[in-house]
Amino acid sequence: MFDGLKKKLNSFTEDAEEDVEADLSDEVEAEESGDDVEIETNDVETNDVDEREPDEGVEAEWDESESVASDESEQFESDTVDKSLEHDADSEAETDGEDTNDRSLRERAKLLATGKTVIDEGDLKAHLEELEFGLLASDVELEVTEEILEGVEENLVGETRRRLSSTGNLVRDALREALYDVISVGQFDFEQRVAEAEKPVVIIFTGVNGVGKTTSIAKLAQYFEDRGLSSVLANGDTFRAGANEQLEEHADNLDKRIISHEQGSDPAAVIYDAVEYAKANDVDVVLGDTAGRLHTNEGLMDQLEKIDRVIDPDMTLFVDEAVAGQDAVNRAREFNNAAEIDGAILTKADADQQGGAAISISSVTGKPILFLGTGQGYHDLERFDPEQIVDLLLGDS
Ligand SMILES: Nc1nc2c(ncn2[C@@H]2O[C@H](COP(=O)(O)OP(=O)(O)OP(=O)(O)O)[C@@H](O)[C@H]2O)c(=O)[nH]1
Ligand SMILES: [Mg+2]
Repeated sequence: MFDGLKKKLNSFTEDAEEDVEADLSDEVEAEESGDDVEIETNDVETNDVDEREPDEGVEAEWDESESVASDESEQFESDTVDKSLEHDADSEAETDGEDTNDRSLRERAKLLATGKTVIDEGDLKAHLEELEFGLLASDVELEVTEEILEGVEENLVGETRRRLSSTGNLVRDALREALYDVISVGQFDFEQRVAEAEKPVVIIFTGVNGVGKTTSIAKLAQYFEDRGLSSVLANGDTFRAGANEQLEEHADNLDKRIISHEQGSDPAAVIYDAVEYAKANDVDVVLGDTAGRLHTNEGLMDQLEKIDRVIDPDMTLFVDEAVAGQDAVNRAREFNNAAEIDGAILTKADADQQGGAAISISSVTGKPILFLGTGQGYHDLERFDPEQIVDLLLGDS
């Protein structure tokens, strides 16, 4: 699952972390070479560096560095920025003033979140470009990609609002937090919501043709059964020939009751009957299937609107397949605009290398991905847990 994306993310963290380590070892070397400079890493002032005009910054910092070079025995308090600048001063002095470095001194000083280490801004930019390319190639939505990049940069150079435990790797932590921010949008406790809702809880499933709506309903019937909740299946797909038989087969396999009407009848009436059945028989959950449709199918979208009006379901879940990538993201946006959804189920994650839909859908719709379909069996349904997903993507689990 998501192996292609995983590779790209790990290549980014490894490459970028190498540069951090390179900078760190520069520091160690400098210390070992007998510099009398005392390093104070605690009171780092990134802004001083970033907010200066380039010329002003270069001059001011150059002066400071020169003063270090001119009196080597002098002890003074310096932060990492000064240390990195000192290296510049040294290297430029060695090449007899030749401008071997086309980046400004200001650019070279980039502090990471701990305030203990430095990454060259040019290197960081190159790494972020690599990350951007990797995300876009994995079908992550453009705006979501930008949000992730901004998040990584902010987490690296600024105060990080940490919500996840540290992995001890600065770049990886910055990326984990940024990914978590976009994929955890809108999350709520599904089980708790179901537990607290008045019974029967009515859940309607929508989405385009063939993405796995009916299969997901069967999986959720199993999911609820495993948690001690009973369910009834309602076949609101009165459009497609054979839909009744397909849902009936699942109902038989799972030993569930199915409510269906003949093809062409009103889906709202089928679901209404299922709700009545559930009330009369103390069934906890009604799972209502619907026909596959595009958000542009007016007649079918009207049916959804009627279900909303007549039944007022507790939740409408949008189902799409992870393998559809960018298309799934666009459809989620369109469905959410046309008939508000409460969350999404992303099926066929087992066959998805890219992960773009899994990363993007919540951020684009503001609604959470609640489940991942991970195969064709009834138990192949996993709660979408943002923290587990970032750990999976970054190889921590
Ligand atoms: N590998 C894999 N296959 C899945 C998953 N979910 C569904 N499928 C398969 O996808 C195919 C279509 O599933 P359906 O449940 O019939 O899809 P649907 O959205 O109800 O289709 P329509 O009713 O025609 O719109 C079936 O062959 C399922 O077995 C999943 O998570 N992983
Ligand atoms: Mg179906």
